Amino acid sequence: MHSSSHFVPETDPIPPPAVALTIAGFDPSSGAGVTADLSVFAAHGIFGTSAITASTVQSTMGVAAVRAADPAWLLRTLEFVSTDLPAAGVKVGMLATDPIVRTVAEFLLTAQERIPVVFDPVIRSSSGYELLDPAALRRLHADFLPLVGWITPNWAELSVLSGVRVRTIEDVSRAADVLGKQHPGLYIVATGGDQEEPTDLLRAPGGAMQTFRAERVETTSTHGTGCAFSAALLSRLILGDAPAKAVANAKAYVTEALRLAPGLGHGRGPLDLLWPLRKGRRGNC
Ligand code: PXL
Repeated sequence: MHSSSHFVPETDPIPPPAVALTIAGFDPSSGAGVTADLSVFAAHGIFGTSAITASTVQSTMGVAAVRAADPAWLLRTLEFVSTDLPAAGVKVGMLATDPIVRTVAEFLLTAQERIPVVFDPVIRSSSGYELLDPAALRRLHADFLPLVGWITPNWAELSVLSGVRVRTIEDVSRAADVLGKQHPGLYIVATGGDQEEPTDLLRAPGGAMQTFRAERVETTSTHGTGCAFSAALLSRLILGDAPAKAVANAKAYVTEALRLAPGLGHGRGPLDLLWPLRKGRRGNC
């Protein structure tokens, strides 16, 4: 009678999913920001909650305008939702302004548990729009980076954060070392997805480094690649991966999402973030 492979007897209940929280911007074209993060969480079997730091006017053609959220509203959202649905991990994306950085820092300070916090330091959109005010950038080092466990800059973001010019993979390790010595507790994943050779570099607290290579996927559908990687990395950490394994699995997930990108829109299209659901898998290809 119960021949369906989906049947689960009552004595073997499906455990509730882990909860992840994304604190990021809203992209109405769903390539980046909170809605993309929620897709990544879903693809990993994780229940996603979200709080919006800024609203953008954008499509695959680029960002046309940004309006930051009201800081008091954001803090109330974060406190209210996490009291009811405490997260096993937090992803932070676009922060936009200094008051938003301060607000998210205040929230992270009160989040007592030792949960993974992954920060994707969004500074500029791939279409060239500035997404972080200079005052906000200055505050990151003093008040924000000490509160996060992981940071996932691309080469341009790593260069801004470390003050080291980054043009080669040797520059990447030097810049990661500078940043890592300023923030000794930080796992740094310098992502090279937008480079000719899409190699990522992981610098662990203490200074050990490891590189992760992947085949380059030729596609114009690259909008939100950084969002997808950081949300996938948080998902893998929540699912229990050790640091290097989490990076490798997140990279494999994004590579496949790029390979299967549906080619939507007239500009930089979205990735296929939900591919594991179609394949009946949970993010690991
Ligand atoms: O990919 C960076 C990014 C992150 N978050 C939001 C964005 C963008 C780029 O446009 O709009 C909301």
